[in-house]
Amino acid sequence: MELWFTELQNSNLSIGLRVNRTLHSEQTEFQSLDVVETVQYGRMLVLDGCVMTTDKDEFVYHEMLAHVGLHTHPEPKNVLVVGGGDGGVIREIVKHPAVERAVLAEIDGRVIDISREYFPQIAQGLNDPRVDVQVCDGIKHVQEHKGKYDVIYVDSTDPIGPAVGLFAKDFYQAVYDALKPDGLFVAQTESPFANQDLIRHVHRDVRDIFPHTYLYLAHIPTYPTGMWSFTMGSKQYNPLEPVASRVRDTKYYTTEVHKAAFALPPFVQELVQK
Ligand code: AG3
Repeated sequence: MELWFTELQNSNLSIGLRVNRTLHSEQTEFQSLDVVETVQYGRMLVLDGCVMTTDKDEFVYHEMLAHVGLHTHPEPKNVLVVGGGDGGVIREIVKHPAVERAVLAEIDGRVIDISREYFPQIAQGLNDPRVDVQVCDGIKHVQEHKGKYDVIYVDSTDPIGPAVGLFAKDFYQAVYDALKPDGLFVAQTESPFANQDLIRHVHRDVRDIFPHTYLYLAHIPTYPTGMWSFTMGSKQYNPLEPVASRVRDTKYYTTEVHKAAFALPPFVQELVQK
């Protein structure tokens, strides 16, 4: 018998992965949470039916979210991750010696527990002594910490369910206020093929608030369409002039890949045109 996991990306498109077995399934206070073992990509974390991460391709997303921002800031000491309860972004952040403190603000504590149990390789950074894991509403945390952070990451689910507020303009304003005068933030902003309106509106909103706004891309095979975008809002530093690489053991990130990620094909460039 063959078992398949299907994520319905819209009513006309889905991605399917053959599954060996289901390791865990529950309904948390916020969302449905499943862990399955896929044949192609190893263990996979699924929230509300959407692929969050897999053992075999997680490095692309986590390295490209964490290292582009941290190599844009010359001295990132205080870092915040909103969401990201699996710990993957934190694992990459703590590779940076300059980082003195990294706060994880995750609303669903079950994501953290399950990641520690089923994805130890991804969750390992959560044990670093510089990391402060907080199960809380990230929006509130941002609102309550003005002028505190050098770099803020938004590692959210899709803009439905618990993550809706993380794609709103007043949240980006709160992120701006939570950053130091030379701070920057990076958010995952979905697929340029599948989520064009979202990318357009996020870019417009961030541009209204931050002096410098950028979009960059990475290839993530298990996310809808495989082409993924990240939006950066920066008060001062220019990501096109990254500092020399401070990390060695990466599988996707290099200084060249960092710079190249900002080269946008015309159909993507068009989404962020004024
Ligand atoms: N956060 C972004 C997941 C978005 C994927 N969307 C989808 N499959 N429809 C991933 C969390 C990893 N730390």
